[in-house]
Order: sequence, then structure tokens, then C-alpha cells
Amino acid sequence: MKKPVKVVVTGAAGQIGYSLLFRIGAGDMLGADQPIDLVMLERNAESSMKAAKGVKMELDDCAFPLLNSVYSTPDLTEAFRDANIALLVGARPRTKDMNRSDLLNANAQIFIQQGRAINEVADRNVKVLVVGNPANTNAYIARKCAPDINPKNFTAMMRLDHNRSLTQLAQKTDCRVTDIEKFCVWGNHGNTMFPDVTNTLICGKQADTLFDQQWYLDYFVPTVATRGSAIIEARGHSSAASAANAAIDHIRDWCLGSGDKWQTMAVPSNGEYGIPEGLCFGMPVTCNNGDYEVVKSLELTEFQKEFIKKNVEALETERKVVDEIIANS
Ligand code: NAX
Repeated sequence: MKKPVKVVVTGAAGQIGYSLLFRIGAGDMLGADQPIDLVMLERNAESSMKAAKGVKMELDDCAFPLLNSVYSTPDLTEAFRDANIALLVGARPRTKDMNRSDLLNANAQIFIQQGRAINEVADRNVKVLVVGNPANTNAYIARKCAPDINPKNFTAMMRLDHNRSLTQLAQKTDCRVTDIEKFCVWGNHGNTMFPDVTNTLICGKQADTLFDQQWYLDYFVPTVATRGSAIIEARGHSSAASAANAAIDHIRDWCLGSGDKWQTMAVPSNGEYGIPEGLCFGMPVTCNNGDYEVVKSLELTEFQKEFIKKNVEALETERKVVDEIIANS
């Protein structure tokens, strides 16, 4: 029997949490032989803790063999102590009275505190995935507030954008998602994201020979970038099960490997491809031996550089705002 891995999920009583926790308990994230100590971190509010209690009751009722223990807490230190994996899902949603800067500020407070707690008490090799929006900038904040942890370990989720793209491409070309290689989404999990088919092969053929540029620019890119709103429009709620699935994919590949298959992870830039150091940026990665590596030595076209630049600008604008908030906190 393997030693249990401690997994913390924040926002555990929310929509995504409700899909995510049961998949984790079933072994979809870390494999069918990996026991888990699961911690549900929720806001210190009566309604949230009560809802988390209800979710825990349901997890208990699943009698998942891999769940070694489950508990919920609003206490950051207790939750993150010796944590091996942290999925930071809980965030402050945007309400009508908030502008973008209010949203950044409200979330900055959450991720500053969580970053600091992780720095204090988490396992030194903790792997962090930020899902709560604005995910890239929240991951940047948490990393900046955890200077004693390897910066590489703070990532943000762009796997949902990646997965959404795969299905759009597969449906357009009448292939399967598994027939698609070397695809990635660069940049920010926001409207500027760049789903890039420059190097993509579908059934061994160069992707851009299988559809025209007009479909790519006028349908594919906006469909992927605005998919979240389209789901809210159709379902009346934001993406939850697909977001949970993407989080599972992200962590599973990071921990268990993806071989030489490209995946998209938003990771702190080391200056690759002209992306300013430190920005948490969607890039193509491969995962092996419990680690990820950014795909190197790609020759970027002017077209790619232009799209990447838009994302750099979007994230640099947010970085300026949050650097000031962090400095004053
Ligand atoms: P919900 O509003 O259903 O749930 C959020 C939960 O987080 C609530 O239970 C709330 O009490 C809790 N929470 C808030 N502040 C907290 C704190 N400081 N500590 C612990 N818990 C806290 O949202 P849900 O639909 O689950 O979405 C969660 C986040 O994921 C949102 O920020 C959302 O925008 C983001 N998403 C990110 C995606 C991505 O691809 N990166 C896609 C899906 C989703 O939109």
C-alpha cells in the first residue's frame, strides 16, 4: 500500500468542487493505487462550512477505498500543512458592482493568504494548480507569496481551453481527439487566449491544410475563447464538470506523466519565447517523472508572436495592479 498523498481542494463546496472531489476520490487523478488524505478548504462562513459538511457526508457515502481520510476546515494552516497537492479552486466571483480592478483586489487577498500559508506549512515539493479566476494572475500572486517553494510548482489551469479546442478540431476534421498532436493554447485564460495550430498534426496531416484560415480565425478562436459564456447562456450555470475534468487531467499528467504528448499548462515563464519572466503563461509542455517541461526550440512565426504579445500585454496589466497590492499587504 502506498503512503497517502495529501490533497487540498479550496472552494470545495462550490460547483467545480462538487464534480472534482468525487473524481479525486474515485482515483481518476492520481491512479487506482494511490490513497489520499483529502482536505476541503472552505470560506469561514456558516453557509459554506455547512455545505462542505454535506459534501463530506456524500463522499463518506461513496465508501471510496482510496480515501484514507476526509475533512473540511476554514483554517489555512491546518489545511495546507504538509500538503502534497493543492487545487486552488475557490475564488471571489465577479458581481455586478465590481469592476476588473475590484475583482483583482478581492482575489489578490485570497491568494496572498493562501500563498503565504503554503509557503509556511506545505510540503516543500507541493504541486499547486490555480483554477479560480483570474487563474493566471492568482497563480502569480500565490507564487510571489511563497518564496521558499520552487516557483515552477505554481501553475494555472488552461487545460479546459486545451480540451475545448481538441473537440472543436476533431469535430471539424472528422477525426478523434486522440488523433491530434502538438496542439497548445498560449497565454491567458481570458479572451486573448491563443489556441495555436501552427505545429498541430491531425491524423498525421498538418492541421492548417484541413481547414481554411477563415474558419480558424472567425469560428475556432472565438468559439474556444468564449466557450465559458456560451455554457452559462445554455446551462444557466458556469462550466463545472468540464472544469473539474480539466483539473484532473492537469494534475494527473503532471504527476503520472504524458510522455512526449503536448499538453497546455499555464506555468511561470523563465523568459521562454520572449514571454517576460515570472508571468504565469499558457505554454506547450510535456510531463514526465512527476515534472513538466516547456516544449523548447519552436521557431515562432510573426503570426504567433502577435497573438502571444496580446496575452503578454493582458497579463502585464494585471501584474502591475497585483504587484502593488502584494507590496502593501
Ligand atoms: P462557485 O461559486 O460555485 O464555488 C466557489 C466556492 O469557493 C464557494 O463554495 C465559495 O464559498 C468558495 N470560496 C470563496 N472564497 C474562498 C476562500 N477564500 N477560501 C476557500 N473557499 C472559498 O464557483 P465554481 O463554479 O466552483 O468556480 C470556481 C472558480 O473557478 C471561479 O473563480 C471560476 O471563475 C473559475 N473557473 C476557472 C476555469 C479555468 O479554466 N481556469 C474554468 C471554470 C471556472 O469558470
